[in-house]
Amino acid sequence: MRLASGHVAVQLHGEELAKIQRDFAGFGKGLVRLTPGGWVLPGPFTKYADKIYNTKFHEGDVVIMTYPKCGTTWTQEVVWTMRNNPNLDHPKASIPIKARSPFIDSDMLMHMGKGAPRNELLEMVRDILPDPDPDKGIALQLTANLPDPRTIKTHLPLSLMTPDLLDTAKVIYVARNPKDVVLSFLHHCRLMKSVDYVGSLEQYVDYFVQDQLIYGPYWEHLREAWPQRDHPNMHFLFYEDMKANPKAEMKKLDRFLGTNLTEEQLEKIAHYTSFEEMKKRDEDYYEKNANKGLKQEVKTKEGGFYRKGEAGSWKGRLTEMQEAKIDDWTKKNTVELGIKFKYSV
Ligand code: PPS
Repeated sequence: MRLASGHVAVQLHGEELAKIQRDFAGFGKGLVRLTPGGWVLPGPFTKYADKIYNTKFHEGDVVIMTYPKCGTTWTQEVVWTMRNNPNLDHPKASIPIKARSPFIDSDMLMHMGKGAPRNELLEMVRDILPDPDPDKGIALQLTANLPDPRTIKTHLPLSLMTPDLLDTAKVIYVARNPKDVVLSFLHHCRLMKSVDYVGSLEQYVDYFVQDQLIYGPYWEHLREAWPQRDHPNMHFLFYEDMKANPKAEMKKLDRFLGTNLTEEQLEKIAHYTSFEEMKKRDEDYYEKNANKGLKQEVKTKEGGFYRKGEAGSWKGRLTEMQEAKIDDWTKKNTVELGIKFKYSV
């Protein structure tokens, strides 16, 4: 199937699909691989791909683009707060970020399992979408109906988004070192009932370095964004730098976004968006509103969505062999790319 972006999507099949579906029970509707790029995405992507690609962005939009687990949610909260809630008094600030900052490509994730789609998001945004058409994608309709200024999340790479994205909107690309990413992503896939990963860490590292995880290949994602880092509408951000000095990174964001915040406002926002504060607000919200999407046994043992929030928490968790696999793969992929990560702060 040819997509508006020019990519050709082919369904995974045979032993490759059977193996992935044994390990990821949530991918009930299969997966596709796109050429060029080798992008692996849940089967329902093809239903939404052209709608996402043809989305008309507004001049004031900010798109936060990341490979999964690179600090998307943190950056969404920082950017949304800087733009909408600089004095920390916005009446809607306590509703989850996914209702304030739409995840434009998430409809395929809600529809990738065999069962009925999850409707948690819809319950949160009834005021904006009182009568949505379920066939058109809840996240897509939320994005279209959200008042400006919009802060939009995507895990898709640049080539699957509207080609004039950077001419119209601002893009913040967040990158994180692959060793923390693989452990954070593994946890995510075990925690989310919708993904239901039942394989081992060993296998997960193999999926990662063999470019078989959804939204990958990891390095291809970076290869599309990194050369655009000096584009006036692109801001490239490293998770590790935010961790080392959040206020300094927020000052750069302040210049990029033109928000003109004071030192005091930035100080307060840095505290408000710290791991501990975001985790606390998430727990408060889900204490009142049961989070049916998480596997409780994984949450109890390994933590929830807010797991560690560190740069370097991979240390002591990967075996020498797993580290070597990631190091070799990194070496091979960074020779020409020239990007350098910090692996701890
Ligand atoms: S997702 O599901 O792909 O959108 O996940 P994403 O938000 O990109 O990444 C989740 C990881 O970011 C950590 N996190 C934070 N770290 C530091 N400070 C703050 N405020 C923060 N908020 C979220 C989150 O804990 C996940 O990382 P791990 O390593 O798993 O803890």
